[in-house]
Amino acid sequence: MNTHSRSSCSFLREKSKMGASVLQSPAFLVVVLTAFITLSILPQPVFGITRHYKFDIKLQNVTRLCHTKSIVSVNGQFPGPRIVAREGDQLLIKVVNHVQNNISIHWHGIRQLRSGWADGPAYITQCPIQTGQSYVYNFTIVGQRGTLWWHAHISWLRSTLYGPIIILPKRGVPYPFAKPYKEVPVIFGEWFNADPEAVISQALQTGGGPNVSDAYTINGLPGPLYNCSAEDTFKLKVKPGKTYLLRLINAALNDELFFSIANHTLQIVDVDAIYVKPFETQTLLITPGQTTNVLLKTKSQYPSATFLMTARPFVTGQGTFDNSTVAGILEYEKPPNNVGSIKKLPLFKPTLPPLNDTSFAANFIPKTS
Ligand SMILES: [Cu+2]
Repeated sequence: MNTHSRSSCSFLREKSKMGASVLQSPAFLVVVLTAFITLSILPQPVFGITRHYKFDIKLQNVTRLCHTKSIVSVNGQFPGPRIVAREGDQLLIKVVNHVQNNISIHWHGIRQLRSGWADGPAYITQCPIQTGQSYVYNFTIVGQRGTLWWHAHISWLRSTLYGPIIILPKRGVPYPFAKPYKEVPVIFGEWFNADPEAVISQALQTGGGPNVSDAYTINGLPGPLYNCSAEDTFKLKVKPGKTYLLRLINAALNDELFFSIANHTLQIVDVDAIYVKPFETQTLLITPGQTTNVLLKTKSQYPSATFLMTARPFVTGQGTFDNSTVAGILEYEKPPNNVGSIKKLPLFKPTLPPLNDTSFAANFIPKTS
């Protein structure tokens, strides 16, 4: 497999030298000139803009569950940086590989119309980027708005290399719901105390299932239900009487997750960068790779309480899996005259469905498509 992949990758490199002669032909120049003049005469359509990003792939020390390890990261950030664009924009993302691993980045859910070479799966649409090399991903977002995400698409490097893609509607086009007060990305991930590359290579060698992760994370943080993690908790700080747009992303490697916020209702408005008929739910289900935008209306008055938001897997198959629960905290801003300590407030916990609740899944999934 490796020998084959390497040889097709050198073949692809040779091929990329073609095409220069076409660019110099007079017929080509005439076509370009005509197109340019036509576009200048037409009334001004709403063009997207070009946005530039640079992803430096480098090692970064990160500590979770009292284990410090060196992870592969983008720009030293974990989770990685956000990409923000509008529908219709062109993205130019230069990825520079400073680590020993081969790298490629997939722009998960982007339709890649006529830009298949920018899709990212290593050995499928491109050779991976080798140590010391770089590659510029070049694509335009067409007909999509909402939340998507990017992740490494080689081996299991996506366990640490991932981040949100936030696609706003075209300028002047509103959301099909009231403008939220704030927007917050909420990414679910998995943390391995071991090196994830060693986990997957051992599984491939033995033919058994990979060792399970040690924690799930929200925005890279495992939260208070794990050992040694009370300080590593995602906190969503809110004001009463406002609407927040949570951009949920499931970046866990293989697990479907239930998610709920205690004593709050979520309104689902967009799934996989497509608006859905909005519906309300206490708990949602999100599959690996999926994204879901939800509106969270906060309570009209300061509730004198804090609320956990939790996620854990939905599993029906055989075999071992990480059955632990990640938690974040929904924290209301205290009114100015309130002197009580936030730690003394009652803490409400949501009730998630049983791990194998197929009837929940069967009821929920049709509403999201
Ligand atoms: Cu993907």
